[in-house]
Amino acid sequence: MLHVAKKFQLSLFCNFRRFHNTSESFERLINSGVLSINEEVKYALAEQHPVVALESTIITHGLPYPDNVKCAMDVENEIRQKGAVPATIAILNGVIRAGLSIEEMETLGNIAKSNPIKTSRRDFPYVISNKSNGGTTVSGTLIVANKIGIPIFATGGIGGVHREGETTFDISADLIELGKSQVAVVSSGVKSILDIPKTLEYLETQGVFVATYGATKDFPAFYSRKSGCQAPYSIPNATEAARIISSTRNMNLQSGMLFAVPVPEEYALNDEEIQKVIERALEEARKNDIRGKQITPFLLRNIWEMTHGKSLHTNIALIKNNAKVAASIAVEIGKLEKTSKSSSGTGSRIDRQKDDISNYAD
Ligand code: PSU
Ligand code: MN
Repeated sequence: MLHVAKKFQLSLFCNFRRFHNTSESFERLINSGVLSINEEVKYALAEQHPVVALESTIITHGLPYPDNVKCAMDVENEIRQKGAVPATIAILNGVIRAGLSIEEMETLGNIAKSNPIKTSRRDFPYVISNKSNGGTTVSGTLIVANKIGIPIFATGGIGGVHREGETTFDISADLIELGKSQVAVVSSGVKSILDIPKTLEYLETQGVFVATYGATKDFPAFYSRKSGCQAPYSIPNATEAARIISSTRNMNLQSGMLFAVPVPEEYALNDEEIQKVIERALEEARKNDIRGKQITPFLLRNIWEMTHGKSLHTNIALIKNNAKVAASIAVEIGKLEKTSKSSSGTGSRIDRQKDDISNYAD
């Protein structure tokens, strides 16, 4: 009989192996103490319950305190209510964490208190070795979710190609990471602070599957339901989305997917009004010579100030809605996996891997 903790670690290891055909980096991640997964998430992964990953830059740099902490907790509740387990990813004292307590969210959310670093791929080494706190961006969260084997993650909006990106070269690392992580992201597209057509082109180049979630192919613009761009595909419901994710995994494509969910109609902002606000915010950024990783948080802060909180209301509503969609898809992925496991009998790939690992452990 294997010790319970050991069994969890082995099951996690199996879960990981289901997604990747190598074991070394996962073992190293756990054994070096760089990654810590909380009990709830660990149990869910080991038992193959649906799990939804969540980013934390939205908490540290995306929304103001205390709305950010409340929103993070509400989002987790939405996911639980749909029958999935939330795994908010962040870095605390140099340790990457999957699954946070309320106190930990509070620490991250109060930026003045703990000074968290906005963490994308390039920032991890610094944040970890300096034992700092970090909010993981979409790109940072994708890396961690992919390593742990969480197939789906919810957020508000992903980063993209910035306006005038052709001269500034400011293209979010989110797009590159999406191209090489076997994780599906559910977002309301990208904000029109960015260049949406160029962002879609770039996603195509990176090999990212992009679809709207719902009846139309109108690619959303975060605060509003249409951007004027069309997505290559539209997926009508969670069952179909899960089948798409499953196909990517069966083919072992190792690339990501973006499901773009328009903001619910009742929370959508007037397109013209928000465009004007965005133009003003961009002008402010130019005047203040804001660049690099500062630009997205700067624009977000300006937009909610200029709209007197109206944009914040919309922002929070769409994040919650995206979390619900992601949880429904996670539940459907679970059903598909169970079906494929039972139809292939005891000699399934997963069972064989579990046997492999048990042998290896003993
Ligand atoms: N877009 C939003 N809200 C956000 C972000 C983007 O509407 O909070 C955050 C996300 O964490 C995203 C990051 O991954 O900003 C992108 O930053 P950059 O453009 O510096 O890559
Ligand atoms: Mn950038």
